Amino acid sequence: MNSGNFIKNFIGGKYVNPISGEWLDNYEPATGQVYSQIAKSDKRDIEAAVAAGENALPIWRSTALEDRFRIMNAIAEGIERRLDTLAEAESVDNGKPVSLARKVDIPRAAANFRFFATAIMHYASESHHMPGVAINYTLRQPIGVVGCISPWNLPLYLFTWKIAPAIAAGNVVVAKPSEITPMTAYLLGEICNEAGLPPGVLNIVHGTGPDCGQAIVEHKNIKAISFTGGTATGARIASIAAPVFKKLSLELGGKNPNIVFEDADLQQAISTGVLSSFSNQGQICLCGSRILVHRSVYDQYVEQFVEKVSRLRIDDPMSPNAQIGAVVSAEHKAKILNHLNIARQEGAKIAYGGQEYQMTGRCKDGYFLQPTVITGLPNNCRTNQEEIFGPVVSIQAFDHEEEAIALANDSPYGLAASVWTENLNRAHRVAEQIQTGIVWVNCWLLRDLRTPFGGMKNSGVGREGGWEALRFFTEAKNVCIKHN
Ligand code: TXE
Repeated sequence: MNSGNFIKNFIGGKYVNPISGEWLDNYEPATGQVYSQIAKSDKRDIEAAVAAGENALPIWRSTALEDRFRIMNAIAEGIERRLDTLAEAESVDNGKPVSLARKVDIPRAAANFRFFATAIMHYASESHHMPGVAINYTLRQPIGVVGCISPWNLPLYLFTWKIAPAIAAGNVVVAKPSEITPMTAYLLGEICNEAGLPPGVLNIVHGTGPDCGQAIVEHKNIKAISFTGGTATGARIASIAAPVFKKLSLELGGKNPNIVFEDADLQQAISTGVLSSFSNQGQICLCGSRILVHRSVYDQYVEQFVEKVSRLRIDDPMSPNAQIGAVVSAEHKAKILNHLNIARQEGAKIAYGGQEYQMTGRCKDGYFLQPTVITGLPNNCRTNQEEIFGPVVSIQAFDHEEEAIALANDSPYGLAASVWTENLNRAHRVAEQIQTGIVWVNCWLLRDLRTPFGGMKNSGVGREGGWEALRFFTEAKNVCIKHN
């Protein structure tokens, strides 16, 4: 496995330097030190990647489904064989506890390839009979060269969540991981070669959003863009892609409500609430950053929630005991601290945390923050309206169901929600009215990959997952054959 000191582009099945000959510093969040260099690519590298893809397209789009199935499962096996190496690389790059990468990120990357390897084998299309006149059948064909742009919070997990359905459907891919967490995407190239993926089917180009990501969005031969990242960036991508009629899937930010009714299983709601607020240092678009608790159980919830949060172990991400690692970058740490200052100015009570966390030893210069619990703020303030995307949660009380629903929906975002109640009627009634793309009842992050995944409002457009992803990465053509 390459050491990865120089994170090169992977184009046409080969690791190559950026045409610019320039490199970007790649920092380890736990230490605040540069630990590798990443290719500083631009539109010239994207041009080369598109050319490699176009060379591979005729072969790949006509590759038998059984062969795609076999190769994609071989990629999954390659990822699984390298579980420890990839988990460590993910943790070093992102700052998340290595235990989380080993348990969630890397196994899910393998699962993404396995899921779409089988999905493509069972992907049927339709026919429509006009009795005595004609038969219509629908061909679902690959789009061609597609662009996949992914963020830093779940690096390999979200990178492969886009690539797997795209190649399963017969497309070739130009993919760009976040420049903040490029390592596992870099390591994926070799795994694809070993699995027998034809050169040029997957091309991985590293670099910044404006220099490299934007070149993918602008390239005239890239006909679909699947993006996960910030809402502002999503809007910029849409402004470029829409006028040239590119297909777009945008998975953006969230400010997810976690609603706890008076009849909830409170212990379960509290322990899962701590996970949904602080997993991955709160850097998951699905994190429950606004907790709404019925007033009758509010004091008990806050007291026991804070007690559990106070026992979370902030540690070196490489430590097996770490539950809270480093946030992803110095800039992101500063953004989160700024949000905490805004919360204070808005009158927040910091029920727990609120400060930087000073580590020692090799992590003394790392980007560590205490998990923070805020109370006492109304919903219509910046703290409860803006995505902070860090280890910060705000808890509010409500008095009745209609108020809880109104508070939950009082957000520019609409990605996910959790609802805690033992009342079946209320569960269905509330789930129906919450304006999010995903509603979990008495659980969080329980994922069935067959289900549609995506948000409403400023959380994006399009759906990933299951048949939705295969539909996104194919063009439907209707063939109508008249008969006498
Ligand atoms: O995302 P960006 P970042 C949210 C979260 C976070 C904010 C910004 O609030 O603080 O987004 O995070 C590439 N054309 N989420 O900075 O900037 C970029 O290089 C094309 C929620 O990571 O959107 C990277 O590969 N590409 C999200 C990817 O887009 C561009 C998870 C994401 O970068 C580009 C992460 C451009 N003009 C952050 N500018 C979720 N929904 O999970 C940047 N990029």
